[in-house]
Amino acid sequence: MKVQQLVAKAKQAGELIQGKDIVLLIGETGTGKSTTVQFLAGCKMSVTKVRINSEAYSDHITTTEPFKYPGLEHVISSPLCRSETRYLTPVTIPLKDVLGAYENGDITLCDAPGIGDTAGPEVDLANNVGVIEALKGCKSVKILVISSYTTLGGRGEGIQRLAHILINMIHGVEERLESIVYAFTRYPPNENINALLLNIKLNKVDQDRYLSRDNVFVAVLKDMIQKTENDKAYKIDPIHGDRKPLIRELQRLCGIQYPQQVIRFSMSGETREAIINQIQRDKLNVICSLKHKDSDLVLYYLNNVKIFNELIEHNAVQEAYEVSKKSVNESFVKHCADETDKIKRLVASNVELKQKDLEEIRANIARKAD
Ligand SMILES: Nc1nc2c(ncn2[C@@H]2O[C@H](COP(=O)(O)OP(=O)(O)OP(=O)(O)O)[C@@H](O)[C@H]2O)c(=O)[nH]1
Ligand SMILES: [Mg+2]
Repeated sequence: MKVQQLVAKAKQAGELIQGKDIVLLIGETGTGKSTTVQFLAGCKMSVTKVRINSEAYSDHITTTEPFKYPGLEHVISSPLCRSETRYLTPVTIPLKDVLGAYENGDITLCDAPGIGDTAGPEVDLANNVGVIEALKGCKSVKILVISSYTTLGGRGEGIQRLAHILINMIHGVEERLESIVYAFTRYPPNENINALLLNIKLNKVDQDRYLSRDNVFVAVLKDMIQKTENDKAYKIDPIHGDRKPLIRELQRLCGIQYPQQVIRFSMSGETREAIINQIQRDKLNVICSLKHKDSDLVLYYLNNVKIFNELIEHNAVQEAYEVSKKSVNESFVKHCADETDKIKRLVASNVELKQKDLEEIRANIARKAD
C-alpha cells in the first residue's frame, strides 16, 4: 500500500476522533484487539472452528448479530496469524448501553493494527503511519494493552516485547502509567496472571543483568504486577464475559493529554532500514525525473520524500528531503536562466520579438514553477 493512501486513510480516522477522548488498543498482531473491541461493544459472539492450513484448525470467535454502532463493521478479527487490522478504527459506545440508563456520555474505542516487528516492514510502517497520523488531533488517549496467553512465550518474552512496544510508543511511559490498563486474552480460566508476571520478574528479569538494569522496562512490568494483584486482572472472555468492569475502569482512567507530543513511532530496526532504502530510491527518482523533464513524476517522488520527512525524525530522511528539494530548486533556477538566455539571444539577434515568443517563455517558467 502506498504511503499517500495510508496517510489519507489515517486522516479519515483522525477526523472521526478529532477533539475526542479515546481509548487506544495496543498489542501485538493476533492478540485479540479487534475481538476485544467487538466484545466491549456488546456484540454477541460465538466460537467456530476455522481451517488455518491443510492440517490445522483453530478456534475463531466471531460476532453473530448485526453491528450496533457505526465503525464496528470495519473491526474485523482474523484467525490467521497475519495482521488483519490496517487502520485505526474508532467505535463510539454510549455508556448508558453498558452501565445503565443513568449514565451519560460515551466511550470511543479505537481498534488499531498490531504493533511490533513480527509482520514485516511494510505492515509495521503502515501501522505506525496510520496510528500516529490519526492520533494527531484527538484530545486525550487512554491505553488498553492487550496481552495474549498464546504470545506470552515460555520465559515471558511476549511480556518483554509488549513492554518494549509501550516504551517505544509512549514517550516517558513510566510517568504515564495511570493512563494504562492491561487486559488478557485466551488465558485459561484458572491461570493466575499475577503469579505468572511475578514469576517472570523474579526468575527471569531479576536474574538477568541487562534486563534488571532497564529501569523503564522494570517499571512497566511492576505496573502490570500491581494492576493484576488480588485477582484484579481483566481476563477477556468474549463469549461469556461481563464487559462492565473493564468499561468502568476505562472510564475512570485519566487519559494522556497532548497525545501528539507523547505518542510516537515504534518501528523496528528492519522497518527503519526499509524506509531509509525507500527514501534513497525516491530521492534518486526525483533527480532522474528532473533529467527527463517529467514534472508529474518529480512531484510524485518529491511528495513521497516530503511525507516521510514529516512523519519520521531521522537524519537520512531529512537529508534525502533536503537533497531532493535542492535538486528541484537548482533545476528551476537553471530553467529560468535558460529562458532568460533565450530572451537575450532573441534581443541580440535583432529579430523582431513577437508576443507569441514572450508568452511561450512565460508559460514555460510558470509550468516549472508549479
Ligand atoms: N479463545 C479466544 N480467542 C480469541 C480471543 N480474542 C481473540 N481471539 C481469537 O484470536 C484471533 C485473532 O484475533 P483478532 O481480534 O483478529 O486479533 P488482533 O489483535 O485484532 O489482530 P491484528 O488486527 O492482526 O493485529 C481470532 O481468531 C480470534 O477469534 C479470546 O479472548 N479468546
Ligand atoms: Mg485487529
